[in-house]
Amino acid sequence: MSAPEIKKSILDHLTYSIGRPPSLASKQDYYKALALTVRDRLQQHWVETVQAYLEQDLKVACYLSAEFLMGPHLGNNLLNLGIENEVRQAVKEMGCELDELLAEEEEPGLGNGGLGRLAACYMDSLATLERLALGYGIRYEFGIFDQEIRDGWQCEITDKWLRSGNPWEIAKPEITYYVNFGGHTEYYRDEAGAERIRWVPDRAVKGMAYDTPIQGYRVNTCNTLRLWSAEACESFDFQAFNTGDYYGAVDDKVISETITKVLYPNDEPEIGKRLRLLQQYFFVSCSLQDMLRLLDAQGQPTQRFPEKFAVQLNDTHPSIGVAELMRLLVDERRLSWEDAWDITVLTFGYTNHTLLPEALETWPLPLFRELLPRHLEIIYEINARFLASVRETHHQDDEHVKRLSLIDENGEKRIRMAHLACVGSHAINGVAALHSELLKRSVLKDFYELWPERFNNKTNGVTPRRFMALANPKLSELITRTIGDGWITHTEELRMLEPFSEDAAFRKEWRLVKQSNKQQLADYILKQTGIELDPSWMFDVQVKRIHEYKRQHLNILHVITLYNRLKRDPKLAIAPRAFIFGGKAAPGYFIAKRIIKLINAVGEVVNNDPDVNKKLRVAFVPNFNVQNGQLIYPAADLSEQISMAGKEASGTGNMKFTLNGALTIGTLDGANVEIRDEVGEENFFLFGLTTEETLRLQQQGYRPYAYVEGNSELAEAIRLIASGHFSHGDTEVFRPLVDNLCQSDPFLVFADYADYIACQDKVAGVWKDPENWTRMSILNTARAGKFSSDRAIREYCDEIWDVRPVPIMIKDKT
Ligand code: H2P
Repeated sequence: MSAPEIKKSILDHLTYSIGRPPSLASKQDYYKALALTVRDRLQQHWVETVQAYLEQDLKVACYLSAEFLMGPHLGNNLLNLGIENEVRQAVKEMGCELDELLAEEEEPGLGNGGLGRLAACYMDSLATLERLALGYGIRYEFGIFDQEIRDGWQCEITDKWLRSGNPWEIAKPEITYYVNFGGHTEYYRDEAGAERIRWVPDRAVKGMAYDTPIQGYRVNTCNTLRLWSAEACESFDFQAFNTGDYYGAVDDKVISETITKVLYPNDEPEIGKRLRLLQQYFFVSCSLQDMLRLLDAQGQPTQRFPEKFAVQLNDTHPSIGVAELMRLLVDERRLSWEDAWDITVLTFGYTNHTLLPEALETWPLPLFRELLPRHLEIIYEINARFLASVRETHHQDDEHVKRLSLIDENGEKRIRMAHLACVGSHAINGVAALHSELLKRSVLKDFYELWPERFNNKTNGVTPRRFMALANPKLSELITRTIGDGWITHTEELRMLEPFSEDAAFRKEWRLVKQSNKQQLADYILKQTGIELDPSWMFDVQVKRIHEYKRQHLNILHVITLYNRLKRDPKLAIAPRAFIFGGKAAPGYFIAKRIIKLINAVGEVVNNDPDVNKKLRVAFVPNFNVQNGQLIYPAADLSEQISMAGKEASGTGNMKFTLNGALTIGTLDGANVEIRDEVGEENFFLFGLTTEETLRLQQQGYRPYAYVEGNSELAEAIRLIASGHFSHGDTEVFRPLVDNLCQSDPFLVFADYADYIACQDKVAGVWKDPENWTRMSILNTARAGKFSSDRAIREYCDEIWDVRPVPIMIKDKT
């Protein structure tokens, strides 16, 4: 597509789609007209991709996820279509700057963090690898809240991402499904006289599809992200309306539409759980009904379902799908239980993303019965058959059987969704090698003993398109100039950079790129926070959800330690560092919110103290999201991956940093282990207890305060926080945090403190030699090829889904 064609299309859209003369059009209008122009290009690919599905007997990967953290679409689509230069020129001729228009896009924040972003990376790779795929999820009206920092505290602002419309989605009012809730079940006899069960629900909502095209990189494949929005079945209850109850009449509409109103932040306490179960069932039911419709549309028998669809459960959030598919097959399609079960198990795969016991979903039985009475019966039946077979074939004792049961009978009865997912799936995977091993040894041990063949590992990956080519154009240009552009789809080719780590001229260019990325981030941070950072300093970065297990507080203890050293001796020669933090805390997560406050409080003192602020600065980037992430990853020198060993399933931020040439300081946790294996132990700063050591320490009886007593620097840091030094004399504000650490320290911050500080001192030493640091940085990028989501998706397709590449031909280019 040429620049003049693009220009014409933008002008047409201004007139015909937006209805604004160019002279009156705002930046937002131009952005939308451009987005629609780009979407037109995608549509052709999209239609051809659907056509290929209809004409050929193909299998589709269906990724079921309650979260898709897509990030802004425009830049990515320009990159994948390869029309950025033409568009830049076209908009320039119209008096606009492309970068300004890109900034107009409101990012769809339909995810909390890594899990949702992983789903988005996988959608990009599926399309790029020319695999047919559907992403199925929820079109939340309000995504993850926007974070503002006021007086150092996190404030949550409703994310009204749809307020100016969304040019990327296409509403499909003809694709709607009814989803039922509540009521009871009853027996009846069918025409053949067989006894059957019928669900008599007392409420129904309608799910309507909104489709977003997902364009592969420089291929014709354009897949679909299909998000469901809830609507009332009828806008008004006319019965109530006619009897004069106007408000009662709209009630049902309001209740129905709340189902997809808002994304739940992670780590929220019990409240609101009911709505979350409704959300999960709602989107899963719509999605499975949609697949059955597609199967019918192709004239295929129900038995072929698993040959046509591979359905991946992204965590347990969609695991009710196991019971729902059984209901659809047995109750609605009247298959025998056995046939339906075979289909179900062949269809589903389950990815686990966490070992944290509190994050493993369970639903109280009464709640489940009230909302999904038929599914409860189905789960009972699955459980009865499963446990009977366990007793029979594996001769398990009662204790063992109890542990495997889908129902947790200890205390208030609850349904264990991870168990439902395991029983109903033919493949079960963790998201990094260590995590998959720990799954087999801990939370899913009993299932592993039962079905070792179902267990496998799929180490996470991230897309090099968004997180290198788009986010880091300067580095991408340098790499492409040096080794060609094959790395964008074959990241293993980055290895060709290795010899250049020995080339002083190349190293210099590498450093200049980093420097310029740091300047850009410094400008952004200055604008957002008023804090000035010097791009010649080391940028030491930790961005991710705020959680105790991720240990942002360990990082801030290091800052306080350096602060104390400098206060003691202002002349101390330390390598100047900017500590950059970012991330959201769940609104109800008390300690995480105190950690944010502490980071900002320490920042305020450090940044304003002339004794230290020439060598130390602290900045908290508000509202960490995909968009500003794209500025942050390319600008980091040091990547903080300091979770307690055994707690971070994989991490994906760690991969984004490594690909962009940051060195990692990290524990042996999640994918850090594999990153270190790949880049070489000499190019990775390792510290901390191993998983085994943490377990041993906790078994022995961990006494955190003993570490304070044994380490004067730690003692001083803790004393300073407690004394109100960072809180204008207020000794209360951080007391809960200090008490928590001194008394229980569930994530072993104190136990790892000394080793962390020693390792950070080593980092500072290496930083002093820029040539060596750059050499290590180049080697990190060169050896990070494994962490592409293309590699991960290839493994899913080949080893779990059996989904093959299907090149899409564009038949008519006119
Ligand atoms: C989670 C895990 C990460 C993992 C990611 C994707 C839930 O993401 O904790 O270790 O990499 O899923 O598998 P997060 O904490 O970033 O929200």
